[in-house]
Amino acid sequence: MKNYSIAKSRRLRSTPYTSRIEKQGVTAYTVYNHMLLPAAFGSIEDSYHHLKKNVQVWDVAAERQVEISGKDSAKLVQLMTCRDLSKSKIGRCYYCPIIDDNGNLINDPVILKLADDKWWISIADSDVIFFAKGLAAGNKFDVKISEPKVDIIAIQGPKSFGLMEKVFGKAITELKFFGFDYFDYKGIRHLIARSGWSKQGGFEIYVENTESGQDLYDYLFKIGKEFNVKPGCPNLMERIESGLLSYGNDFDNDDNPFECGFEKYVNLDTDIVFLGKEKLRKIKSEGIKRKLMGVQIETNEINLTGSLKIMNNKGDIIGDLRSACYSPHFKKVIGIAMINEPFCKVSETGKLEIQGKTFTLKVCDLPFI
Ligand code: THG
Repeated sequence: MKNYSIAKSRRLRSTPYTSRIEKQGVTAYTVYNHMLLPAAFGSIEDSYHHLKKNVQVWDVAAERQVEISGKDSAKLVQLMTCRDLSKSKIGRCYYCPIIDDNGNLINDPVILKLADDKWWISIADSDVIFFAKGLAAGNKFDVKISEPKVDIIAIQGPKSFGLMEKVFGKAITELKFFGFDYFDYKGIRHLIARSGWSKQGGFEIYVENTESGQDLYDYLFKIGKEFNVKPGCPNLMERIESGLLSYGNDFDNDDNPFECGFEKYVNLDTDIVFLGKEKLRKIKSEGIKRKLMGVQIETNEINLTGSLKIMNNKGDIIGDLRSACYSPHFKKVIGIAMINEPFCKVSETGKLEIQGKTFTLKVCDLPFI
């Protein structure tokens, strides 16, 4: 398959770390929130093995923040998500489906409560800021909505704890999963959370002071040699094996949270007010007609650039394959698919046609591991 280069422009935003990752050998980009997001540093499988054993530093500035502050900020944030935030605490992150008036998904961000009247919505790839501004205007809410200059560096992998302790001291290792606090680097304060888009453990540094962040980026490599630190990026193999979902790939605005396995983040039994609540009640009582599930495909290679229909031997369409890659753990291709009733059952079989060749597959639960 021919590969094409990406034409950069002001509209396709670079990050404060772009020149650094280009020196370090980034080999592919994707576009996320109108910004460059590195997608590979050479072999994805080599990066996968390295991430599972060592530590990587990722330029994930494309995980943009939608800042909502002001008197009605808590009301607006709650209006956008079906997760009950009434007992949320300052210094915590919350994984929250954002829902529209049809009960469908708009995004699946991490929401940080910075203060009772200040929130960051750390978004996946869709324009949440305009949705928020529309809701604020329509409801005459007293809020300020902006995209602050925040450029996240993620430190991921089992050795991230050792590396971060060496920079910030022992206190950083005591952060709880999805907790955040402020830590000093050369006299500059940085918000650091224990989070990140891998299941290998790690941290995310929400860099507000660009110069200090760039210096910190370089410093992590300088002192990280003993931890075998390397540049990296969200890893397709690791994230699919771990069942970390990707908005726009695995699900989008035609899907609802029950279909996507987000039921534990849907609170219909409290008196919180959010968009689509009645629709979600109806969907829940009627039951869903399809569900995101895993599939294991009898091949060792795939390059998915869109979705693919999954058929069965009778010729029924049983679902839609949305993401897939070779899995070093299962030694075959695995994928995430929207499977239709009545086929959403473990061990249900199907087939895929790729470039004139037919491959068989088996449906399984998510996460794979
Ligand atoms: N970190 C930050 N912002 C982000 C992402 C991130 N924005 C875009 C994207 N990633 C949003 N999507 C996700 C998906 C999964 C998780 C985080 C963001 C995640 N899930 C954990 C899990 O599934 O085990 C924990 C969820 C929970 O609290 O229960 O971490 O990565 N800043």
